[in-house]
Amino acid sequence: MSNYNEMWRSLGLNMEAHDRLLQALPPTYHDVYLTQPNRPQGLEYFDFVVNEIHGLRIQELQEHKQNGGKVIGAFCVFVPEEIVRAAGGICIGLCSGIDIGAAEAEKVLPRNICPLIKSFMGFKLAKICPYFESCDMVVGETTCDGKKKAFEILNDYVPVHVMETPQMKRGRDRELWLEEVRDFARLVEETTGNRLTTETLAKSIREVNGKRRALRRLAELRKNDPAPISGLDSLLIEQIAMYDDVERFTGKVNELCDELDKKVQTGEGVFPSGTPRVIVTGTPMAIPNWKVPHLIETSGAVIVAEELCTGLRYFENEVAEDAGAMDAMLENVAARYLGVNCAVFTPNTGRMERLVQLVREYNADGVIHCALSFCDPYAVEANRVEKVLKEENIPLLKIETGYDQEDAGQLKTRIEAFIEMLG
Ligand code: BJ8
Repeated sequence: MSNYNEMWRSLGLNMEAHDRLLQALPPTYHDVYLTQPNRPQGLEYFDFVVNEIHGLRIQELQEHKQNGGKVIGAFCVFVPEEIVRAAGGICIGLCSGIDIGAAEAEKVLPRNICPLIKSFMGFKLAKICPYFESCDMVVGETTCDGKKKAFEILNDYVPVHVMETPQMKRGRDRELWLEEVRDFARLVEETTGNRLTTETLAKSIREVNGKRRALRRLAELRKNDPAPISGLDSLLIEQIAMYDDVERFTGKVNELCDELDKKVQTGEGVFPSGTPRVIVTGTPMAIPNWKVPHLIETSGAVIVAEELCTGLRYFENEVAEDAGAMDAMLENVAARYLGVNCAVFTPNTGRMERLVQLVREYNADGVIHCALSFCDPYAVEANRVEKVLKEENIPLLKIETGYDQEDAGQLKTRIEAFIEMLG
């Protein structure tokens, strides 16, 4: 990837630190991904995307900018991608899944804070992420307190627009959120210099829904036993969904699903039939955070679904396509996003109900709740998850962990014991 050096320099990256990141990624990817047995061929495209993670896609973003386009970065699945696309912009999820800039981040943040927050601050302060450096604007949200306050600091380094996400889902909260979505649409128009039209927004809604449908098709295939694709590979695809070109990505996921359809018909899978099936739930697993799924799938179980924002919460609900007028379309967009069951909502009963349904639908044997360290919303909500699953006699393992590997041995022992109990 060294032929991109000029581009990275022009983005103002700290080349030394960036090199260290690029050197760390391929061996990890090899050990976690390329050693998996029976991988479908259609994954070649996604391997290629990871291989080119700071290369080709960044080049595409630069070309887009040279042609007058804007890039808008987001940290949360609440940011409406269809609005950015409808105004000719590109919306990318900023990853925050590695602790590489922690030392820089700790200059402005407390040590004991969620690793996801520390990660994005570290990426920006240490200047190691070409996605971050490509952004014309970053969109934050008032989900958890840590993020909300961190965006005030981040705003010193990059323009940040914060959307007020409600904490409840009553009528007045829906109105507040709709106002936020309308404000966001106006801001996107100002930033891109392009007006939203009913045609561009309708097209963009269809395209983003198309991406969600392809991901749902993939999720449906995982209901089969044997599972035709590993949880690790599915997670990777869900992570790539956040920053890849929407139409190309949708096409590649559908191609992969065509291949998996055939595998299901012939009874081929990545693990033997009867392998214990688990659902992972909790905080998002941003690329390249593959630690817990790797431990699970090398301990004798297969992950069949992710009740995560890097998973079902990202693609389960669609924006209704039935509106003709701009205001009705924005209402449909706002309504879709409030269907996300994030732990910052109180009460968040929708998440518990969905989790129980998912266990039945995916024929799962148990659930692993994985919260990032210092994440209060998910760590506390784990108690509600435990209560509901206990009532339904669904086995649960609760984990809290960060991005470092120090606890990997200890976690593996706990995960193995849980899977043995399921088996
Ligand atoms: S919709 S889950 S992507 S907020 S892990 S930073 S909550 S302390 S990420 Fe999230 Fe949107 Fe909700 Fe999804 Fe805070 Fe917890 Fe850290 Fe978190």
